[in-house]
Amino acid sequence: MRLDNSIQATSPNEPFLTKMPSLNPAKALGIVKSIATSLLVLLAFVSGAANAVSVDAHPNLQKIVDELVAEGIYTKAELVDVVAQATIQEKILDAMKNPAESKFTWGKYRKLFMKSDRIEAGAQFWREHEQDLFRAEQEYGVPAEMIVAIIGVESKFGRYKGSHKVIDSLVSLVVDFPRRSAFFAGELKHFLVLVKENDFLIDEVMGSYAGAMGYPQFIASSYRHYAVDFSADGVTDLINQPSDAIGSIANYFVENGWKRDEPVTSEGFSSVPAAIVDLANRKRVVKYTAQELRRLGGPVSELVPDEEKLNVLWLNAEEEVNNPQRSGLYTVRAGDTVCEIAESQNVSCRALMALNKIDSHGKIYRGQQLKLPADAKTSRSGKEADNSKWKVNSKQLARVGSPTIDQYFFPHENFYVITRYNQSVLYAMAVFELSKAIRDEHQRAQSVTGSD
Ligand SMILES: [Ca+2]
Repeated sequence: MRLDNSIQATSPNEPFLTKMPSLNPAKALGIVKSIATSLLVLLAFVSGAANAVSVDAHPNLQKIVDELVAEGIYTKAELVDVVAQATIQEKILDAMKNPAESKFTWGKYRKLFMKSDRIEAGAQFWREHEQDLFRAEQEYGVPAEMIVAIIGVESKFGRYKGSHKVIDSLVSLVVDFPRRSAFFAGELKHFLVLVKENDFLIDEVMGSYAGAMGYPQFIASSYRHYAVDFSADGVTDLINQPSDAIGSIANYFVENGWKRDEPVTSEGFSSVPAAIVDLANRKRVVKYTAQELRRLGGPVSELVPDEEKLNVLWLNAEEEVNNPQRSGLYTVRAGDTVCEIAESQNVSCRALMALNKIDSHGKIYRGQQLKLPADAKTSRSGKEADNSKWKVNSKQLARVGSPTIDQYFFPHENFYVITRYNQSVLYAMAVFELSKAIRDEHQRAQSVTGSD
């Protein structure tokens, strides 16, 4: 949660043995020696000595170790040992560099979640936990379907709660992911306190590659701030108790501003007046009033009071990802700037502006198709492609670069509360759509049972 990691939960396989040396059977003479070497490497690997992390070598680690010692929660020796036992996971670092959302259009992203098996499993989870969900809805005002959808997206109803040792993930990220090292050091500190508070065994707590845990995939700081013992058995356990997960998600939403009985967002519109198109943005706040939007011709439902605050969100419902490498064209999305586009396509900002006759203010508009210089990654449309079957002719350009399928929404504040869970608006919209589909399926299943 909160991080761009929701996709990972569906592919939880960390091949533990990939670091083992492989024996070549052809080298029969050396085999005894090889086995001996392997055993030594295995022993070193198991004991953590193979690539032991030293606290002193990493300022961010040092800082939290000092704090935890000063706060009397651990001794220095304990922490040095814990950190040395952690194994640096290269795969974790790779995964962090490739957040799923950055590669998807809304149309493609939503398809990942809106699958019949997930919807049916959601309705089933709802039946199994009907009482807890009802109680959470009553106490917190968060609809049952929203809680079920979150659990469905985060861990597929508890089936994929993560296959990494959280301690390994967090130490790896502190040590080898400089951009967010300080953030993960904070999470590591929370995690180390969390295991003490809850009598967990450090080595046994599993989670996602970013250290998110249990049914709701809470990171350690969220676990400590928002998790509740909803089953009232004295243990706050998000990993083994769906009831605690249900109450904790509801509490998280409320603490982040969820308003009981308030809407999330309008249905999508495929076209809206140009004045509304201009207001579309990816900011995670409500910016306009319903009255303003209506005045500009926005189709805001009459049920929404004039003073209600809304935003305008544009999403690309196309299932094809904008693929400039193939088309030689880039379709501008809400929030893009010329220089960001240029950087993403490995061309100079100036060249891109000159080619598309963009003025010095860099004014571009959503949906505009920018030509990319021939020396961009798009050389297929250039010389080398002339005699190949990949040659891109003007007809194909028109097809591949065809206008995107627009969808405009008027999100309310509750929509942006979902983005407090994971900051992608695609995530929030996917959760919302899934929640509606699960609610429908739950009602359908109930009416079938009721008529038996
Ligand atoms: Ca409990």
